Order: sequence, then C-alpha cells, then structure tokens
Amino acid sequence: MNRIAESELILNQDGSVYHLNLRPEHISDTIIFVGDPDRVEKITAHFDNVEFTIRKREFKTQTGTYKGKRLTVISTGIGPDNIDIVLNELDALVNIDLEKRMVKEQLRSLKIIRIGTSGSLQREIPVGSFLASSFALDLSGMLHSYHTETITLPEIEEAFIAHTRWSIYKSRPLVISAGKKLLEYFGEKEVYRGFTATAGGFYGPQGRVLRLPLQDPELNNKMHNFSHLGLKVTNLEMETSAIYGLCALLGHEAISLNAIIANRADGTFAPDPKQLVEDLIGYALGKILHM
Ligand code: R1P
Repeated sequence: MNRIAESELILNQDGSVYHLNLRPEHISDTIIFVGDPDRVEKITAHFDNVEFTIRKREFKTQTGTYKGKRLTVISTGIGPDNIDIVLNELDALVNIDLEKRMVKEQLRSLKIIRIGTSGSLQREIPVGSFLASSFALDLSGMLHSYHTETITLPEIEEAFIAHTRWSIYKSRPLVISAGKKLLEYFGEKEVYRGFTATAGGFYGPQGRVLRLPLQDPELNNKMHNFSHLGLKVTNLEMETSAIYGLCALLGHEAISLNAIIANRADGTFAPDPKQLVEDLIGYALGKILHM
C-alpha cells in the first residue's frame, strides 16, 4: 500500500488530524454527531465524567463516560462539506497508521449517531416528532467526488428524477439506506421512520425564498408528492445523506435521528425547539447505553 503524502493527510505538530485536532486515543468507537458546537455540552452534561475536550472552528469534541460507557460527541457544523471533513478525519484516526501514513490491514468500524434537527415535508409527521432516517436522498452533490455505484439505489433515484423533472444542470440525486442494524435498533413505535432529503444549503436548496427566485419553485411540492412503492420523502436537513454515503463507503455504521422542529407542509414551528432536542438527547442516550 502507498504512503499517504503530507499534503493529503495533514497532521498538526502534536500528531493530531488537521481540522478535528484529535489523536486516535481521544475517541471512542461510538460517536454522536451534532451540528451546533453548543449542543455538545448539552449531551455531555449527562455524562459521569468528561476526559477530553477540544475545539477548532465548528468542530468541538468531548469524550467521556455515560453510565460507564465511553462515548465521543462531536459537532460537525452545518452541511455535507463539513461531514466530508469529519468522517474522513475520524476514519483516518482508526484506519490509517498516522506515523507510517499507511492504511491499516485490519479496519475498524465506528458507530455514528446523528442527533439533529429537521423540517418535516409531510403534515402527518408533526412538529414535536422524532424521526429515524431509513433512507437518505442526497441533493447536495458532495458524494459525487467518490465512487457511489455500490451504495446507491438507482431505481428510487430514477423515479425521483422523473417525478421532479430534475434539472440536468444540478447533480444527480442519490439514495442511500441507513445501517440496517442501527435502524432496527432505533426504529421504535414512537419514532417515525423516514426518507430524509439532504440539501447543500438552507435557503434556495431547501425551497426558501427571501429575495432570490428559485430555479424550481415547485421542488418542495414535488418532493412532498413523490411516492415510490410507498416510500415518501419525509423531511429536509443538511447532513444525513453525507453521513450515510461516507459511512457506507468507509465501512462505518450510521443512524440519523431527527427532532422535527418545523413542518414545511403546514408552516408550523416548534414552540420550544430546545426542549425537543433535549428530549431527543435523553432518548438517544438511553438507547446508546444498551447498544
Ligand atoms: C440548519 O439550521 C441546521 O440545522 C439542521 C440542519 O441539518 C442544519 O445543520 O440540523 P442540526 O440542528 O443538527 O444542525
């Protein structure tokens, strides 16, 4: 195997990976992703102890013990481009010998749990719901830098492209499924299972108009009405497809848990989104403990 050059895998002077500032001993195999750096401590406030804290830019990491289980919590910031950084650097921490700069022969698999917020596209998934993403629909294009043929579901993609009359000037939408084991584990009665669309932006890419008209003003409606063999697009956010795609390619397991704080179909917004996220954190930690 080839040695990975200094310009490709950038390490800081203390041997940590470039953006996350982490060394292999700093992380657990079970890692919680949140978007907002301030949400990291909302989670670790429940821990018995925190052994390690570091922050660089939007990437804040804490590792500690929750009821005896070692867990890492990382903030990814917003969007698929950040997920590319976080997952490649986390994978390097476990699957690349950082001194020799060589991929290890024995690869390790991480468990990634996203605890995030999202907007529902369907009236029947109201504000206040929890949703585990069974499938992700990538509208951002980030994954096209990799070979995705082995991890995508082209039949659903074709149906979506035909239904929405997807513009040829935009990257092809990709459909990726969740890690089966984690989905079964988190897909309980009180948690909706959904098909989560991941956009590469918050305004235009999610159909919001402030001053700029949209390339396709009907896209959200078309997503709302799309149905393929009973599969409907349920919600919109900005990380899930990037997490599912890169985890599938790198051999990690992932599940995205969403607190539905807005409903784009009926225009409602959660009266207390902070409490809803707090409730999702409580639910997720309880489950992660017995994983
Ligand atoms: C946009 O406000 C952000 O909120 C949602 C979107 O995915 C995007 O990251 O998730 P988080 O609350 O997890 O950051």
